[in-house]
Amino acid sequence: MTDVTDSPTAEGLSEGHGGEHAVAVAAAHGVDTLFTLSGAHVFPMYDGAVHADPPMRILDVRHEQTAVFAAEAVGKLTRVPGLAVLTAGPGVTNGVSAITQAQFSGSPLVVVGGRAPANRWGMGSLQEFDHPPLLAPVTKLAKTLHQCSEIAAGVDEAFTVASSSHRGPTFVDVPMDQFFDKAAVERPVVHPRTRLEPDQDALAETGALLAEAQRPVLVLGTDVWADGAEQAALRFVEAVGIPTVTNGMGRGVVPGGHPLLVTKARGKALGGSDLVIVVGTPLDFRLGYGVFGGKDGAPAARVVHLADSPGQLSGHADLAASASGDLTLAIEGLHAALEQQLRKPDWSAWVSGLQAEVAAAAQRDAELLRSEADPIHPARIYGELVPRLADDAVVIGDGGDFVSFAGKYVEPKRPGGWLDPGPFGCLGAGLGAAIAARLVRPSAQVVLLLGDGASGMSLMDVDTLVRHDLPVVMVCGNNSAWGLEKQPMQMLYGYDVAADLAPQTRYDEVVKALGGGGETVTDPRQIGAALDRAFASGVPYLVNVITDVNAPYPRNTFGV
Ligand SMILES: Cc1ncc(C[n+]2csc(CCOP(=O)(O)OP(=O)(O)O)c2C)c(N)n1
Ligand SMILES: [Mg+2]
Repeated sequence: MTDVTDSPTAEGLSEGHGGEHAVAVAAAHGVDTLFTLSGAHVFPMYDGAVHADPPMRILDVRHEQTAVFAAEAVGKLTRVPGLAVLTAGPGVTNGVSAITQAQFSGSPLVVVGGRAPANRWGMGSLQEFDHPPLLAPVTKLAKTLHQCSEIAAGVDEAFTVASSSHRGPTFVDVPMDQFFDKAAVERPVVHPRTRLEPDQDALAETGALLAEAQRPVLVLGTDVWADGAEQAALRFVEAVGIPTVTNGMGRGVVPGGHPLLVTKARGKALGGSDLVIVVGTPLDFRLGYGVFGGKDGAPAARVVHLADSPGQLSGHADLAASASGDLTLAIEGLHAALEQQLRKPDWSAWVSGLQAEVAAAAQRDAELLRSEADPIHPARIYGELVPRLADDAVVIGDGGDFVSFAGKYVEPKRPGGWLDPGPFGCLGAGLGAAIAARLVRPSAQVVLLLGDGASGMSLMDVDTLVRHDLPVVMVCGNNSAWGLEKQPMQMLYGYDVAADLAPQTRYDEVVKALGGGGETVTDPRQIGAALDRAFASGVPYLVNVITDVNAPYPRNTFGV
């Protein structure tokens, strides 16, 4: 075996086939695992991984969507782009939903596709399909690397673009003949990312608005974590005493139970506020499209948007101020600007009012979390699960109502441990995300919350967990329905169709058949012991909890 990275030619060039170049560049960007499902078009990537020093781990799955969801989750959890390698044609098209999810969530992800050979292009070879036009609308960059000699620079560009603000997916494909070909090329040097300076005047303006505000609220979203600003954000919250709501991967930046975390009083906080500062998340349906205040006769709130890059700033909301750039610099700049202000605001009455509302909400929740109802109320599952979660647990949601309950009841103690479907809302991400979480957080609890509907979209990849010895605790909230769709349809039409699933399907038996463990629970008092057995099992284990289909998540919007 030759290690091409360490054997440059006299001119400083590295020799190797296309796969060796691509793998070496990916490794230089921090990648240690590629996710894939076999296809001859991408064999050079496998050979490059096998012969690299150290070898790159090849994690082979049962459906390309799982490969991409896993790579996306690596990007979310580690903030280094994940790498998925998809074979030409159907391999790439099977990955499209997961790539789109990465685009919506700003997840750093690189997808390398195979491609029919250039020397037969247009003659109808197997799986001949021009991928970039399909991928362009859902990626930051989608292109073909036409020559073997272009692969190293092209893959480097794909990683650099994917990991630059605003992060997202990139796609390159390589014609098979060029992938297998050899070239001597200069391998690119990987540079640390540049930090974009936010506009100081805008931060000074925001500091002045904050000093004037009577009832401010801070919202921290996914990009606070993605941009590495979680410590700066917590320092700011604690130093200035501003009540905070978190969403997406911002959950945990202000740890669950922190006196300034008011997510449980979100309605009162955002509805009663006179200044909402939103950091690192779009002003989309999850945040009422950026319209706040107005509750109980209060005037509309002023809104400030801080984003990691200019393209992320809201174009539709009426903003009192905005700034884009590195979010640590933005938050620290805002803190400094507030300190420049002569007026020292006193928000104690506002904060204690919200804290009282948080306590009241927790009181209301407590009753459902202890519910003895038969059939089981989904909240009871969280009543049993939450006290069993360690501070460093990774919790993944894949489902409808069952996952909405998780959003309400699971308040992470650390950032970077919560994976939800995000604004694209794509079911089926669960098994891929769980594979990734187990790989990158080898000693942490990994808990995958699955709706029974969502289970059907990726459960076959339990086989991947088993083959690669990746223990994960799966909890299926089995209400025998596409619950999040059944209830709205009932509400709108008075009936529902296409919303029921077979009653009490034994998803635990599916997991057992694939080599894992599991059990079905129908009695609320048995949930806790079943979870204990799952955590102790050391294998992929699914607790299949039969829940009440008539206990939907109470929601007042459908995201429109
Ligand atoms: C790929 C995909 N298909 C369809 C939907 C629409 N959808 C959103 S939630 C949901 C129901 C999910 O059912 P389940 O996983 O059983 O969770 P439950 O709501 O029953 O708790 C559906 C079908 C979607 N978000 N993604
Ligand atoms: Mg369901």
